[in-house]
Amino acid sequence: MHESKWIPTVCYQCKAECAILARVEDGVVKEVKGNPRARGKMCVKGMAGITTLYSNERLKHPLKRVGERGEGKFERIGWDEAMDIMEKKLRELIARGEGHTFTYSMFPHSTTDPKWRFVNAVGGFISTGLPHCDSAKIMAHLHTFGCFPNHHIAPMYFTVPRGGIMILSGRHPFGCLDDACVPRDILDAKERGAKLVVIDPIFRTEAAKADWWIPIKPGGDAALFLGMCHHLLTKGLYDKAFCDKWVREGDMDRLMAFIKDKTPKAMSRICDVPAKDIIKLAEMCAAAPSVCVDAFKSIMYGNAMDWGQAWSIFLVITGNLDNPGGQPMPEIAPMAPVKPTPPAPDLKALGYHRTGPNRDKFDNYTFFLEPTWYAAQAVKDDGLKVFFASECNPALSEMGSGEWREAMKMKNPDGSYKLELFVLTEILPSETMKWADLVLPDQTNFERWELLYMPWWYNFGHTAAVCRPVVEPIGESRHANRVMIELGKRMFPEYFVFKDDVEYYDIELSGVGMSMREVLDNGALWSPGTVGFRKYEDAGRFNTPSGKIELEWRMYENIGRQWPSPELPLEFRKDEEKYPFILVNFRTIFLNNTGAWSQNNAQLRDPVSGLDANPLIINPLDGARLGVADGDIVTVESSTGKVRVPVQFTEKIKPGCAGIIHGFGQTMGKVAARGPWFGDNELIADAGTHLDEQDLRGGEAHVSTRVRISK
Ligand SMILES: Nc1nc2c(c(=O)[nH]1)N[C@H]1C(S)=C(S)[C@@H](COP(=O)(O)OP(=O)(O)OC[C@H]3O[C@@H](n4cnc5c(=O)[nH]c(N)nc54)[C@H](O)[C@@H]3O)O[C@H]1N2
Ligand SMILES: Nc1nc2c(c(=O)[nH]1)N[C@H]1C(S)=C(S)[C@@H](COP(=O)(O)OP(=O)(O)OC[C@H]3O[C@@H](n4cnc5c(=O)[nH]c(N)nc54)[C@H](O)[C@@H]3O)O[C@H]1N2
Ligand code: SF4
Ligand SMILES: [Mo]
Repeated sequence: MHESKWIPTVCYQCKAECAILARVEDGVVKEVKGNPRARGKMCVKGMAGITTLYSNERLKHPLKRVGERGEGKFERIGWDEAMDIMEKKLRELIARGEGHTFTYSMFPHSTTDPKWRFVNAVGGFISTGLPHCDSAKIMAHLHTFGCFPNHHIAPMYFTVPRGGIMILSGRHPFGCLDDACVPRDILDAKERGAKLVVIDPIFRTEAAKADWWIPIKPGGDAALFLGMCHHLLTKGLYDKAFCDKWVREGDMDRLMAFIKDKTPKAMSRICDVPAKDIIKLAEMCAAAPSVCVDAFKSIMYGNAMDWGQAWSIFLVITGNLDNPGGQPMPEIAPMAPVKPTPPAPDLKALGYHRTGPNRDKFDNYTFFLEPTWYAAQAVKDDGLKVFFASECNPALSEMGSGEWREAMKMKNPDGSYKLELFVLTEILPSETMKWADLVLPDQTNFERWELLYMPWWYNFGHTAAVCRPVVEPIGESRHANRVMIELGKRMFPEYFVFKDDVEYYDIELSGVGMSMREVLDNGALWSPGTVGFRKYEDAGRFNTPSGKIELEWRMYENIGRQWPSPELPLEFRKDEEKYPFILVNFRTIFLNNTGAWSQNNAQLRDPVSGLDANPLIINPLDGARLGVADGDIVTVESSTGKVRVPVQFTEKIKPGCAGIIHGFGQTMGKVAARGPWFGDNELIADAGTHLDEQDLRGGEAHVSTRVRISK
């Protein structure tokens, strides 16, 4: 019998995980669209999800490496053999007392991802492919006003009032959506009479829609915002009533002393924005009913914590916390713990930094969780012996990807690999697969169960969503969560007493009085309704140790860094003569990071409707100075690598900068292997190798570098 129906579920062509409807006709997904209950938007990548699902390159069976690591030679094996290999190695590790040298790099879809339970049961350290994006922002907000550390708590653009100001400072929300509703929300706010200010060294889609584009020197955001704070504070334009009431006693006086020499003129020399513009923007903000600031890429440099702190101070002194049009302070839904819970290992007692090895070097570094690049460091230090990964592609996505690949191949004197077992779960062949010992075929979002409740979808609307299988899985694919639950049942039955993933999610949902059944009946979404604004007023306190806003970070007194430095990140301040250009990389709506899911998606990598080239963009003024012509092939060289690439002239980029789309370089798969492009991380040093040089307070110098360009 012919059947066609729309089923509510979740998109996973990028980490925004929008609520969608999938039209399934006779067991085949034919069409997808935004779920009207979640304001009904989907983007071009999401639309291409069906192409990923039915790609003839899908991994369908477990594979075992037969050649050396890096060769990419595999043989097909069965699931039983794959499970046995993992169990045997992990038991051996635990018996040696080295459970803590195991980690699983993943993208956590919820704060209690079942894969983490497995890592804790083994006694391993927790790593992730996600929060190194903006963990400096999370830490900065947490330190200053105790905002719960969700990933990317973007402004709620739909709440911006007439006259409100939206500042994008190193943010491309029209291509890198937190939610497919965001672009529309920003444009609607503009129509209501809000103003859009875009601060970016490159004139991108947002700049084209903006009231004002400010081309900044990369890494200059901390200086720009400190210059604004100087003007607001010294001219009495800040929100004095808010600060008097909520800022910890003494902090305002100390801020006044700190800000004294951060004049717009002095800051202008660092960020290359004219002092009069710094003053103009500050005055616009002071006069506006609300201001919100969104940044992402700009918080991934070596001065990330400085920028995060300057940003937090700016929000506080303008009174823009948890107000309509300001910085939201969402709460995570209180899901029930699944008991018994395996205890996390006492890594401090083992001499470990936070979660991973090499404490001396990394103790001051403010990670939220260990980033994936850390794996390469950990292998070198004998701190990582068994590595599982899914939903990440470190062979390309890591800064210093060459070093990462070297680490995977490092051997002991007896010829065995230092990293004893590397298991990758993927849906399509990826660059990282070449280094794996076992490759496990995952299920896409159209084939699996998952409960999602890390609400980077704002503090309104759906705060939990259920992704569910809408069609039969392809081949022998199994979802990574199910695989870890099964392995957990074999190895640690005491911690895996629930029946399966669905029951696990059911238990979690009981914490908010819901069940999987009820959420599904409710359109696969659950929300307690709006949580309201200025929640600190009801609570009478901020979630900080003092209950007040803590502008001065006294925990860094020992290293003299209680206040933010306005300086550019170190990676931009050194080797300026040898490498005169700052290489800025950025994203596009057509691709998701290095991901095989989009890189190898024929619909997105299309010369007509998608994206099929990645030239190095430079300003024509620089082109003339270098003696190169538009379209020439040039050599781009950094302290870590050298590549050949075509140049494209555009006045949209600030002179002195060169730009490239992040994420290319894949050699696996039909579509991706086609073009004359390179992976930007060939040119960027491994974050671990230059951590010593970074601010003690930490930062995430992982996305840009200085380069030399020659013919
Ligand atoms: N389509 C798509 N969506 C995505 C992703 C993707 O790859 N593709 N990736 C997802 C992930 S993991 C993340 S972290 C986010 C990232 O999202 P974004 O950070 O918004 O994306 P980018 O385009 O990398 O960077 C935004 C802008 O920052 C500018 N910029 C660079 N350096 C500076 C600086 O120092 N100061 C200022 N003010 N501007 C600067 C760049 O020119 C660029 O236009 O997107 C997420 N969404
Ligand atoms: N130079 C430079 N480097 C960067 C950045 C940058 O801007 N510039 N950005 C950094 C940032 S912010 C981030 S978050 C990281 C991201 O880097 P990674 O965490 O490594 O993520 P991706 O590059 O998106 O690769 C994701 C992989 O997961 C696979 N995948 C997709 N869906 C599924 C699924 O359902 N199951 C499984 N098992 N696999 C799936 C995709 O095919 C893809 O190969 O990169 C960082 N590296
Ligand atoms: S932003 Fe686009 S690709 Fe990402 S989850 Fe939403 S619809 Fe899917
Ligand atoms: Mo990210």
